[in-house]
Amino acid sequence: MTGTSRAPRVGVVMGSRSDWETMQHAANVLTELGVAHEVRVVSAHRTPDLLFSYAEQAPARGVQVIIAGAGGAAHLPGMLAAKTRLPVFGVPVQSKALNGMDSLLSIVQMPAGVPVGTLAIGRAGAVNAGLLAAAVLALHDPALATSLEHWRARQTEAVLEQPDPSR
Ligand code: RP5
Repeated sequence: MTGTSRAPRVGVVMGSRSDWETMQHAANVLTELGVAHEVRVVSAHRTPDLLFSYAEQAPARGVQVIIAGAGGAAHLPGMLAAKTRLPVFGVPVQSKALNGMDSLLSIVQMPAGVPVGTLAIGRAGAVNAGLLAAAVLALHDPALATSLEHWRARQTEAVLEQPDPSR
């Protein structure tokens, strides 16, 4: 578990250790916001049984939102969504061969009835997946809602404080 000593409320999973460079940005945002989370490699192709058990057991362990990142033939978010009622946010990892377009299309084109909230390719998608997961939890967590509002305010201030892009 990462972020705090409490039971994880968000599961940040990825298809390979090689996805960590991207997915660390989701975990970092959750840490900044004080959201207890766990990070795991769960591969749809290499560890399919682990994928099933992770999805089946996550709600009972207190996980409320899953962020899943994968690249290439990126089945992980969709398969997780098929196996759990928890909201699943998918992050397309930028692949070497096709720059992440393969990942994006694999994740976004879910059939009706099995939703995956699909984010942008790469770091932006990972950061925003972390923010969306926090926003979902903040609906019933006033302290987290305040943390999220402060995070957004700091972002606004950072832009306003540095208006000259050449400096
Ligand atoms: C996918 O295959 C993973 O999500 C990763 O993005 C991609 C490549 O995996 P590795 O060959 O680097 O382990 O399943």
